Amino acid sequence: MTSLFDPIKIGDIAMTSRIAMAPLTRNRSPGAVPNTLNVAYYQQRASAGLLITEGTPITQQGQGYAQVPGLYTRQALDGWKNVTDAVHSEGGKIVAQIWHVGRISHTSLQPGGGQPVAPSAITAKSKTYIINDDGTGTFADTSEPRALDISEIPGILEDYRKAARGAVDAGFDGVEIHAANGYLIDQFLRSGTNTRTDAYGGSIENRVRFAVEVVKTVADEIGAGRTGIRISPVTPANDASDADPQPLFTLLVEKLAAFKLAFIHVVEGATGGARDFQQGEKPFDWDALRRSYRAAGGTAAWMVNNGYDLAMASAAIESGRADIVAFGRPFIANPDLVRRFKEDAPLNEPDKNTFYGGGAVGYTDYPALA
Ligand code: 8OZ
Repeated sequence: MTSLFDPIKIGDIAMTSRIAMAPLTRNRSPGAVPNTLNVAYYQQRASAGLLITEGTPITQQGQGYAQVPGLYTRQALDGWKNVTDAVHSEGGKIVAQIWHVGRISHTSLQPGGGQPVAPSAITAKSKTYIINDDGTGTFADTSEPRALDISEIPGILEDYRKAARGAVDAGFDGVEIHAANGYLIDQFLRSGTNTRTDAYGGSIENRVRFAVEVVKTVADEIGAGRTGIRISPVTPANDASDADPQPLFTLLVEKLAAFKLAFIHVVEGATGGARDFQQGEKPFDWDALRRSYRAAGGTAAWMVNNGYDLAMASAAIESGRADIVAFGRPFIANPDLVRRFKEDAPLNEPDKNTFYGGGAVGYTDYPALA
């Protein structure tokens, strides 16, 4: 029987266990450049089977929060190189989560103070995080977006391509395409945010088009074996909604089966919240999603996430329901989570007051076991 602690090869990436660190926004990179504190944070957690970075915007247009590290300047790429070197020196593996926020942004973060872009001009009932003129941070309502003209889409695909190339050149083992949590790709996927009438909106075939084009662009650039994707079929995060998510995400994973991706990362339920959260008329059938992907010939590792503890994760791996489990909050508070799980040792509790922003406190000062 397969155990959570067994190694696994996912595409080109050899993991030492089935335990991944989920992407976690921490807002500790002023100027959007990874710094020495960020290096220490990832290095401390390098015993994970795979580290997935916090969301890293592919362009300034894709940036929606202050102080998250980007992938689009020389300084940021050099900063990330220090992170990947440190993780590799510990024998770890790390992929960059490549991110475009779409409408979840604020004019003050956008190039030239312009409007954020989205599939459709529908303002999110959501907040973003900005820095005031006096240097203090505040949560602000997301700005009204403008709908992308279809002629702009090739340029955004090119931005994904460049970011994926930049990530690999900065030493990452691959990338995770952020298609979850109500950001740009998810805005194209789901009916509540996509009212387009062109080839990118309307039918589910049209709504999955942008996601599949991003995957193809990235896989063509860096290799499918270094490419993963994160989806969250029912999450209400960032005012995301879909009237009937099961057929939509089934079609998406069936299309993804054509690529020999490293992994598909599925957030089950409301991100960071209820696992049984429902959108549409029926509860989402997670096993059916995986079966559809396999039936279509998909070979990627199936990574699951959302509120797992050791017992749930072991059961998921041992039953074959998943190949990898990603843990978020437990990794914030336990840099040596894999060892603690192996030894069934007690876990440190994360402090949510220090999740976003600040310095070393609540970031690099959680103790490992002696
Ligand atoms: C928490 C705060 C800000 C951003 C996501 C990138 O939900 C995020 C995020 C999470 O995917």
